[in-house]
Amino acid sequence: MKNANVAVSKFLSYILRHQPERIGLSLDPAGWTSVDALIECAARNGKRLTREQIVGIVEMSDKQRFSLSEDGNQIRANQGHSVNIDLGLAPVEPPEQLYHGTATRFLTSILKEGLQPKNRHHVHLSLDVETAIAVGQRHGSPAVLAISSRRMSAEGHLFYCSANGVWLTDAVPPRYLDVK
Ligand code: HQG
Repeated sequence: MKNANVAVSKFLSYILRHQPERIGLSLDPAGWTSVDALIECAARNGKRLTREQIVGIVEMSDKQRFSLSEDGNQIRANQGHSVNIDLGLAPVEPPEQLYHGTATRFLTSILKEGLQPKNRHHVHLSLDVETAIAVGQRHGSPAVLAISSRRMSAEGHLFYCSANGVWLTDAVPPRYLDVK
C-alpha cells in the first residue's frame, strides 16, 4: 500500500475500532457506521477522505481489516475493537492448534496468568506460525505460543473466526499454552 493509504488505514482503524467519538461518529451495536457520516465527521475534524479512497483501502488492505456492506453504504472494522460493540460472530469449532505471537518479555507473565485480551475484546490467534511471528514482532523480539484450541473448545471455551480469518477467544488459561 502507498504511504498515504497506510496513514488513512491507520486512521480508519483508530476511529472504527477505538475512538469513533473523537470525530463525533457513532457506531451501531455491531460496529457499523455510514461511509457518508465517516467522511463528513472526518472532514469536520480536518481529515479529508473520499469514498474512492475508502473503498480502495477496504479492497487493498493486506489484512482485510475492514468490510463494506453489500450496498457499499456502511463500513466496519473486522476485528480488533476496544469500543463496546458485538461483531455478532457465531462460535465455530477451531482447528487442533492455533498460534499467538507475542514478545519474549511477556512470556513469564503469560505463562503464569494465561493470555488476556488486554485492551481488546478478545485474544487474537492465527492459523499459522508466520502470521504469529509478524504479530509478535510488533511488540519486540517475537515469541510464538501454540494453543491447544480443540481441547479448549472441548472443555467449553468458545472460538470465533473474524471476516479476515483472525481467530478470537475470550482468554487462554496457561494449561492450554506451549512455547514453540
Ligand atoms: C500480550 C494487529 C503479559 C499479548 C495484529 C500481546 C493482531 C500479555 C499484548 C491484532 C498477557 C496485547 C492483535 C499477559 C496477553 N501478560 N502480556 N497475561 N496476555 N499479553 O496489540 O495479539 O494490524 O492488543 O501477547 O496483527 O498483539 O491492528 O494484541 O502482545 O491481529 O489489524 O499483550 O492487532 O492487527 O497486544 O494484536 P495487542 P496482539 P492490526
